[in-house]
Amino acid sequence: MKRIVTIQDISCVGKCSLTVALPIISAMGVETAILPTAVLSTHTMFSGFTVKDLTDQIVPITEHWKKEKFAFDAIYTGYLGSFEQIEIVSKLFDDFKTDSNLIVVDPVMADNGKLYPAFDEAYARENTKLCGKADLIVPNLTEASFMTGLPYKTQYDRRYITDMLDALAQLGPRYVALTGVSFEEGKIGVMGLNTETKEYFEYYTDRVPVSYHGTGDIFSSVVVGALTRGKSLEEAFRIACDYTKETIELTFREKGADLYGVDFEATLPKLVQRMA
Ligand code: PXL
Repeated sequence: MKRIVTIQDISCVGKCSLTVALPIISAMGVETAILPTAVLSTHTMFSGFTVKDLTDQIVPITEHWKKEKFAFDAIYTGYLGSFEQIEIVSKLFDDFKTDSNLIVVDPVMADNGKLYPAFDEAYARENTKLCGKADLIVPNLTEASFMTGLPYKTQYDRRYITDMLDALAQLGPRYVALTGVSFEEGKIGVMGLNTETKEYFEYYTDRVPVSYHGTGDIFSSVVVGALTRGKSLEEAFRIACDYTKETIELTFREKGADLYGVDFEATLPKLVQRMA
């Protein structure tokens, strides 16, 4: 069985980061080791959340793993808590990178034109450096604009997106994909660039007119699970777009919009079937 490690926080309530990555990637048939970077009472969109930073645990944990000679078919990072954590994770990449494994960085730090409350521009720059060490990065448009210095736009044409992808490719990853891309009213999806073949790829679904927290983490988790199971880049993104869209649609129908996140548990059986 393939094994990956995912490095992100545990938000105890409010489905995102490890509480979605672990169940989803496991259900896709991939052993999912975790490295929790912090424990929060909720994700940071609730007010008054508590945080216990676990930065001082990362090195002892990975030192033990090195002694045990653990290896991972993919290393997947999401929300990281601090500048210092990014530096430590960057060293972890050096320790656990092999010729055949895949480093996937979702540079979670911003959305809708703004950085998340915990982050500043210095964090964004360090996160950009970390992306340079990845094989695949999956920023949204806001994150990509912080990373490339290109302006954040809500109205744009194909040239804007391909320029953004080209600028992201300059950072170093083999594959770059922009999430939340929409060229047509009522449609949303992903456009990416495979720098090895120099080919762009894209896939769109109907847009469900609501947004939930944690759906980016669900999307990235599915991409990681599908790639680790041997799906092609294009197929992995198609599966992730379809699953995310269906999950948002079902959640909106069943309970309307809220902060808790989407009911991915209800759509998991279909995802498992698609992986069979
Ligand atoms: O979904 C990304 C995410 C993960 N973890 C925490 C967050 C966020 C986004 O705000 O606050 C703690």
